[in-house]
Amino acid sequence: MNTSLLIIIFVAVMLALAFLPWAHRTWTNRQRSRLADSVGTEVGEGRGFEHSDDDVQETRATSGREEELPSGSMRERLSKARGMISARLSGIREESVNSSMWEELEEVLILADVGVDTTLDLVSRLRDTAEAEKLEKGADLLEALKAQMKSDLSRDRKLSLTASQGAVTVWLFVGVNGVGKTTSIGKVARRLTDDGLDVLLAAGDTFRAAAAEQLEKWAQMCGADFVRGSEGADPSSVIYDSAEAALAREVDIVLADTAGRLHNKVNLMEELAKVRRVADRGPGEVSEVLLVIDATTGQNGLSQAKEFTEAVGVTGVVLTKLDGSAKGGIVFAVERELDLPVKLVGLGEGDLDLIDFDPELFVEALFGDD
Ligand SMILES: Nc1nc2c(ncn2[C@@H]2O[C@H](COP(=O)(O)OP(=O)(O)OP(=O)(O)O)[C@@H](O)[C@H]2O)c(=O)[nH]1
Ligand SMILES: [Mg+2]
Repeated sequence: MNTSLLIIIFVAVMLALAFLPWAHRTWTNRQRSRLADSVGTEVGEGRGFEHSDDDVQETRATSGREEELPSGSMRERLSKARGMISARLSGIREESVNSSMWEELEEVLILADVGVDTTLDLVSRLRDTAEAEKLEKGADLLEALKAQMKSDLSRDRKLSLTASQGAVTVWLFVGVNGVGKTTSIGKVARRLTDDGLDVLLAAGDTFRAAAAEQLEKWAQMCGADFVRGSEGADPSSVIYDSAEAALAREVDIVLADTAGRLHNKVNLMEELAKVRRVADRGPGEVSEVLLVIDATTGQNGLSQAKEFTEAVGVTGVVLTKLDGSAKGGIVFAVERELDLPVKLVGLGEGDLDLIDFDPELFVEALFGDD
């Protein structure tokens, strides 16, 4: 073989090597877009934040670090709730502190769905602060309220990925019908696979055939494994089998879907308790039970949380549809009255519309003055 032929082959191989990653990325993005269309989402659009491939690792919920979300975007998504609240707060902000302000504040907080008990407690402590610090301006009072809210919301919100040796981590998603369980699983799967983890989605909603298909589309879109049972199969055994498959395939985490159920249906809550017990046995170890609550349902979310916590030991809340809610104050009620951390927030239907709950951004987005 002559030298020039060798050089041509060498250059061709180098070009092919340089081209391969680009071709792979383009193909993957096309696949995602195609699958996203079929699950009715916009890939990469309408998300609350932007990041490049390089900073993905810095922005993930699973790392336990705060989301690097530009506050502007969060504000936009919460514009419905923000509009309602800021219109009512503007009067207070302009005035000097006076005795009628306390009632006005209580009214705004209750309208924002903060809940009666939590509102009364917040305002009573604010009165003490105003007195102790001799606050005179309405604007300072609102600053003190925001500081108090942020400190009330300071707690550990890490999502646990730990499992003992020889077991696989299982996160169970539970909640009433239509709150966004399956969609949230898809979004979480998207984040975890983007972070390089191997994920398996378990179709524990065996009640409706369409539920498994919906989840399967998310699995395809994220490049996650998928396990389903037959329609009407015992959800416990589907999730157990999924954990077994995950362990055999050396998958990092199982995200298990469950059928939506009303929190006051005793037999369905017992079924869920069994799902959790079985999922925690043998190959699986449940490190998170995430209760999905629809932010537009208001205070009813609190009763749901109480019942689900009693039945399955909820470890955190995923608050969905905050983008479409005129309220949002349910976060305070859930955390204070039920002592449950809100871990993730859904701000849209797209696969990237899920962020870590960040109290600082949240309080500013709802009660900030610009
Ligand atoms: N705007 C908005 N819509 C959302 C959000 N999360 C989910 N949805 C929509 O809510 C609807 C129901 O979502 P699902 O994920 O099917 O809810 P589910 O809890 O699995 O429902 P069941 O399995 O029937 O109990 C879908 O149209 C989702 O696109 C969110 O954060 N914001
Ligand atoms: Mg579902």
